[in-house]
Amino acid sequence: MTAPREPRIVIIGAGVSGIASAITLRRNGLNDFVILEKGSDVGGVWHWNRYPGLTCDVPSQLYQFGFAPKPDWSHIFAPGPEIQGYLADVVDRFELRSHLRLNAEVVAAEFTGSGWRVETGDGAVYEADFVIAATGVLHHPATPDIPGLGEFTGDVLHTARWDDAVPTAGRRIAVIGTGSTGVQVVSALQPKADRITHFVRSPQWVIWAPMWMPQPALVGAVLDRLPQVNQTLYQVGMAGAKLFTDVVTRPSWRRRAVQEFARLSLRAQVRDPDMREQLTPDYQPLCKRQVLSGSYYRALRARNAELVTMGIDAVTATGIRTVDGRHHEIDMIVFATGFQAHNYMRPMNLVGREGISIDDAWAKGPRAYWMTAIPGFPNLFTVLGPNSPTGSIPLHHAAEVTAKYITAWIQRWRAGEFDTVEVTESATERFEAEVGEALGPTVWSTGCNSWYFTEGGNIDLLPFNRRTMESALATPDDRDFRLR
Ligand code: N01
Repeated sequence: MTAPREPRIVIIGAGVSGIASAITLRRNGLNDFVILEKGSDVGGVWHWNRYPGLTCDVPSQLYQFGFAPKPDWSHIFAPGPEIQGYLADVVDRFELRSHLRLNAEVVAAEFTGSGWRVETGDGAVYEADFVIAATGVLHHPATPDIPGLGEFTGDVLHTARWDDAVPTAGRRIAVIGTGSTGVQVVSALQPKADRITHFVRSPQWVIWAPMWMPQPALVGAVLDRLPQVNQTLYQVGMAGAKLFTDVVTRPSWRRRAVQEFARLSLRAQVRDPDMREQLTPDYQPLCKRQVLSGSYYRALRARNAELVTMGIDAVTATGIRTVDGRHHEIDMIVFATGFQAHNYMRPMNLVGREGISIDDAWAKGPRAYWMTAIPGFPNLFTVLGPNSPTGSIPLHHAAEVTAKYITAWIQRWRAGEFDTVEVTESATERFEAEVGEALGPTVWSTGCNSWYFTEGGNIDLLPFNRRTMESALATPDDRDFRLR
C-alpha cells in the first residue's frame, strides 16, 4: 500500500479565518502549510484596527473559536486590543508561529495546472497543492476623494490605520462617517477633545447596549474551572445568536420588537426634537449592519460636540466647508468611512485555470459557491469569502465550519482521489439563485444603502440560518464539482 501524499498548503492571511484554517488543518494531521500574512502581526482586522474606543459589539463569549474558549474576558463586549491578544495567544497555544510568515504580502498566485505558485512582495515563491484565501472582508480602508483634502494642513487619519503618535486631546476633531466605527470613535474622542464635529451623511439606528459592562471575575474563574459549563454557555450563546439570524432573515414580531427597541433607543436618549429628527434614519432599523452603543448619543449631546448633517462641499487648509457655505475650523480629520468590502483577495494578481484572472471572473461582482469555491479556480478555497454571514451568524463559527469543509476536500486529495477539484459553474449559479431568492424577506432588502451591497447591487451576505450553512458544508457534494 502506498503512503498518502502530503499536501502543501498556503493560507493567505492570519486573521480569524486564517487561524481557524490553520488549526483545523493541524487537528486533521495536515502539517505542511504556511500562513502568509501581510501585516506585522496576526489578528487581521483586530491587528489593523486600533482606533480609540474600538470594542467588539458581539458578546465576547461568542466572539471566539469553539475550539479555544477564553473564560476570562474582561468585558461582556471585549475591547479591541484584548481580542487581538486572544488571537495571538491562540496562535501560540496551537504552535502556529513556525508556520507563519509575517510582513509577507501575497502579490500573485497562479494556477499551474496541478497546483498553485504563490508569490510574495519580497520575491519569495511558494509552490502549493492548495491555496486557502483567508484575506478578510473589511480590510481595504475606503477614503472618499473630497475636493481640497490635499490642501488640509492638519492631521488626517483613517480609523483602520490609526496612528497613536497623533494627539487627539484638546484638539478640534472632525469625524466623518456614522457606521459602527464612527459611533465608537466619536464616543471615545469626545471627552478629551476641545471640540468634536460629527459629519453624518446618513444617520444610523443606534441600539442602546452596555458596551462598557465588565464580565465579573468570578464568571471567568468558574468557566475556567468548569470547562463543561463554559461549553454549555457557548452553546446557549449560539442558540441566542440563532434568534438574531431569525430576526434579520425573516419578517416577524421578533424583528418588529428589535426595531422598536432601536427607535426607543433614539427617543429615550435624544430629547431635543431637532437633533432627534436629524438623527432619524429614513430606512428600517437592522437594514444596515446594526450599530450598538450606550455612549454615542450622550457624546453628541455634550457641550463640545456638534452634529453636522449638511453635506460636505470641500476640505480647506484649515477645516471643512459644508454645502451651506459654513466653514468648520478643524485640527484633525478622522475618516470613519469604512472599507472596500468586496475586494477580497484583490489587488493580488490571482490567475486561475486557462489564465482567467479573478478580476475577469468577478467582473459582475464577487461570487463563490457556499462562500468558498470559485469556478475557474481549482484547488483554491476562500474562508469568509463572498456571501459570508457577516451580518447574521457568529463569524468564528462560520470560519470553523468552512475550514472543516476545505479540510475534507484536502483529505480526499491526500488519499489520492483526485489531483484537482473545481466547483462547476452550474452549481455556483444555483447557489446564487438560492441566495437571491432567500434575500427577499431579509431586512437587508428593505431599502437602504450599506457596505453589504456590491457595486452591481447584490447583497453580499448569507440569507440562511446556521443549520442550513452547517448542513451545506458538512460533506463535499461531488455532483457540484469537477474532479480530475
Ligand atoms: O464603516 P461603514 P464602519 N462623506 O461602511 C460614511 C464592522 N465593525 O467602519 O451611509 C460622508 O459602516 C457612510 O455614510 P453613508 C461592522 O461590520 C465592527 O463604520 O454612505 N460620509 C457611513 O456612515 C461594520 O458594519 C465593529 O451615507 C461618508 C460611513 O462613512 C463595518 O465594520 C466595530 C462618505 C461608513 O460606514 C464597517 O463599519 C467597527 C463621504 N464621502 C466596525 N463616504 C465591531 O464592534 C462614506 N461615508 C465588531
